[in-house]
Amino acid sequence: MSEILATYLVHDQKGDFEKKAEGIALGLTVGSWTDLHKLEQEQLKKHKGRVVSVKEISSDDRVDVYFGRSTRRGVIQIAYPGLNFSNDLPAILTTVFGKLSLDGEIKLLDLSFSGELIAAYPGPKFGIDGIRHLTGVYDRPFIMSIFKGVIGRDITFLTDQLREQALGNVDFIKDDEILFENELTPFEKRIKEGKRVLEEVFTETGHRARYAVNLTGRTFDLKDKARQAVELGADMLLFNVFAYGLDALHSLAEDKEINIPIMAHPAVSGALTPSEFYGISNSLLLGKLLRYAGADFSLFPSPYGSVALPKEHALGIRDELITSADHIKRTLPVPSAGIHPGLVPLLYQDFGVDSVINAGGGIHGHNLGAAAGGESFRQAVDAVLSGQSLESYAETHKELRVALEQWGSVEVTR
Ligand code: 1AE
Repeated sequence: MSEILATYLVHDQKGDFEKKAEGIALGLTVGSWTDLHKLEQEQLKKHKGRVVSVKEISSDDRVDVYFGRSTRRGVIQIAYPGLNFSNDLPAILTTVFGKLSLDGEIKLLDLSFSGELIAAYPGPKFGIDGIRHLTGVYDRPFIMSIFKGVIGRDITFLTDQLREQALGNVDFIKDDEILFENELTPFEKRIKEGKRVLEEVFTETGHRARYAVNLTGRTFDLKDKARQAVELGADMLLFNVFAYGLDALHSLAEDKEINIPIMAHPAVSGALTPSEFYGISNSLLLGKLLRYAGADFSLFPSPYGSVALPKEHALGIRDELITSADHIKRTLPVPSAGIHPGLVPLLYQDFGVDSVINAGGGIHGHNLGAAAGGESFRQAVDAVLSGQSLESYAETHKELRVALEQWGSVEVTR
């Protein structure tokens, strides 16, 4: 029988986790706050949630301080019958964490989909292998640059910035996620003009950078707008998934006409993930579910930059994105925020070759300009791949040297 297995972190003063787990298994399926008639109970048996495991874990002073009382912690697993829901993420999330998420003392750590359920999720159209094939880049992490300071600027400003970034030899350039539909740089114009500029750079230098345009607007207009982007020749879409919901991404990703990669931005996800006591785990939301819903790229805060995630969270996201445990393609991890060239050895150690090194300030803030900023990242990657320290490589590479003088570097310790 198809089912979803949900794993939760729960808190309880008395530590009666068996009772708590049974209460959830019943409450989220056939139960009610009042007793049901015996006959009804019999009929509803096949719909009832099943407690699969209950385990108490060590207590922690921080937990007691947070709750203001002595609190015990447990990890429980409950299986929900596939009979109870249609196989879509809104139904599944409402089943396993609907009203329960309002409790404020329970965290959804993971979901496991049984085979029949997972088969319905096509995942990314391209995935890591598809993006490698598309770009012809196989042997190094990708480098991405982010538009910065473009609100209130016209299309010439935008295309000049695009050109500078592309001249820095980056692979991808993404819109700033806060750039929406506007009169100065409307979606259509950004795609057309962006294409023209990137084509020019390709003719001049032989380097092709790809531009991810921000897909924004009302939910029910997204598909038409994404199809329009494809017709206009857009390379990729950037999408603020969590402002819309995972199902919106799923709908875009499964649309055959939208045959370009989709980059998922984590904006708004922090409203659901940051607490260690409640909400949804980063690895589930920004890892597993984004991959199932069809993101080719998943951006998330790296463990070292300006908006940092705890390292085990960032690595948990990575593991979910690059797993080969099922039929769904792998998603490119994009650890981001506050990234500069001095962090490249650390990024490479933690995220490996199948990842994207992504920077905004670390490119535009380079003292020699954005093109030099992009180049300094390429040099940092070359240094790491050739087994040299950034400092020694920088002796013969000016752009990297300037970046290291500006931001320093972080030593890699194993
Ligand atoms: C986690 C997303 C990072 C992002 O979108 C962004 O704009 C980063 O900018 P920088 O690299 O921190 O300047």
